Amino acid sequence: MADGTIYALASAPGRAGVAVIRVSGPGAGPSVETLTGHRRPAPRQATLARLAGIDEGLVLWFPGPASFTGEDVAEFQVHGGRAVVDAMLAALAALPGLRPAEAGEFTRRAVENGKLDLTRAEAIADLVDAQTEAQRRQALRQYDGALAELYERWRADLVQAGAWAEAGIDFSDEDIPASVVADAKAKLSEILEQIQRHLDDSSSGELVREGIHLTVIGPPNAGKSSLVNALARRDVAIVAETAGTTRDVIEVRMDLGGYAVILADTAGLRETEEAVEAEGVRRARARAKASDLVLLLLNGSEAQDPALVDQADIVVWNKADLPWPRQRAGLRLSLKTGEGLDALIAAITAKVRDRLETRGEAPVLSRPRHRHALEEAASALTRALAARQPELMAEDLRLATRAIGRITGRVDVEELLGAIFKDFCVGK
Ligand SMILES: Nc1nc2c(ncn2[C@@H]2O[C@H](COP(=O)(O)OP(=O)(O)OP(=O)(O)O)[C@@H](O)[C@H]2O)c(=O)[nH]1
Ligand SMILES: [Mg+2]
Repeated sequence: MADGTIYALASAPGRAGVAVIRVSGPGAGPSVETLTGHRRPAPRQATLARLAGIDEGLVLWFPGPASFTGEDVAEFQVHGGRAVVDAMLAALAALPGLRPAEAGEFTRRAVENGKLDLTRAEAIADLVDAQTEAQRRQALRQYDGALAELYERWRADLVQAGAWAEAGIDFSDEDIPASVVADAKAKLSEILEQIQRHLDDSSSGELVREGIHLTVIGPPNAGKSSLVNALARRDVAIVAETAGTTRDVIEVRMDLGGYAVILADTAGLRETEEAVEAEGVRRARARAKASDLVLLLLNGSEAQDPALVDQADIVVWNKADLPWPRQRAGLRLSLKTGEGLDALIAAITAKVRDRLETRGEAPVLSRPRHRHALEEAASALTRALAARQPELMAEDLRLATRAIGRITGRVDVEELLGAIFKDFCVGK
């Protein structure tokens, strides 16, 4: 549990217009008094003050429990220069009972004090990390409690239906009607079905969060590396006239129409005796197999192997600036002139969106941690529904309830906290 008063720079380190320094714990109020030389200002109002001769800045005072962490919190907004921030941190360090915060410690205290459930705490980390619009939107929905609400509802329904089912079975020869058990079991099956549907979302939430894997494959010299460079708008891969230039899988993270995409360039696919190139081809195939989307790039000016077409989600014919022996089915592109590049980007974005937004407005599963817990809940619930003995059913229902409760932090919180907050930055 919370120990002592913590402080940290909450804004990014380095030179900036304003730096925000946050203090949380019983020493927050005294820190305001010492640094300003005055009594605590009115709660939640920005007050301009001289700060221990270091700088002039705004002071915000949030008495607990109406604060982010639930404890007394003070925030100092000072000029964002290194010397100012260093002097402020040194002044705080000199105060009795104050120590630097650990990564994620502010948010952890908020969870421990019941201000946030774990899914909302994770959403804060995701909002801080969000690099694309889709990541931001998803994180904000989770922050607004969409997931917490869904999981808490399942948990409450499980507890209730479980209690009825157990009572009905336990007292089956007394005056609880048999239909009570049947109704409770029907309710449990319905919850199981909802959990399974939520799990079966083709990982779209996790893909938004972690990025969708798009791999470019094709025969040697088709222009795969040229395409990856054009999409990434950077020279990430070597382009050369020699067929068989690329050997390793070259990865680049990019934002495509608001989605995080991990784009991969691969070795040209062909039969080869050369050991290094053969290893490159093996890696290319493996990467394509493990990808969410595969783009096949072919050279329209040459005869091409039709076998590859089946392995691709998007088929593109490059080198439209050269004469083509015949018409080609698929997108037409010239990386030399730029013809067709915008249309291709639009086509890829549409595929990515299709893949990620299959479920409309329902909250999506965003983390493997949630997935594991829900899978555990679903199998316990499946066993419970099949159980013949009331004791076994009750035990499995308890397991299912606890597995879901772990997602929002209703149970087993302590053991989970360390694992979750270690990924936070200091000052959050
Ligand atoms: N005429 C023409 N040449 C192109 C076009 N796109 C790429 N090239 C050229 O084709 C050659 C091969 O391009 P790369 O991008 O290295 O092809 P790759 O598919 O990565 O080749 P490997 O790595 O060997 O499999 C280079 O000389 C490029 O300049 C195009 O649209 N038109
Ligand atoms: Mg290449």
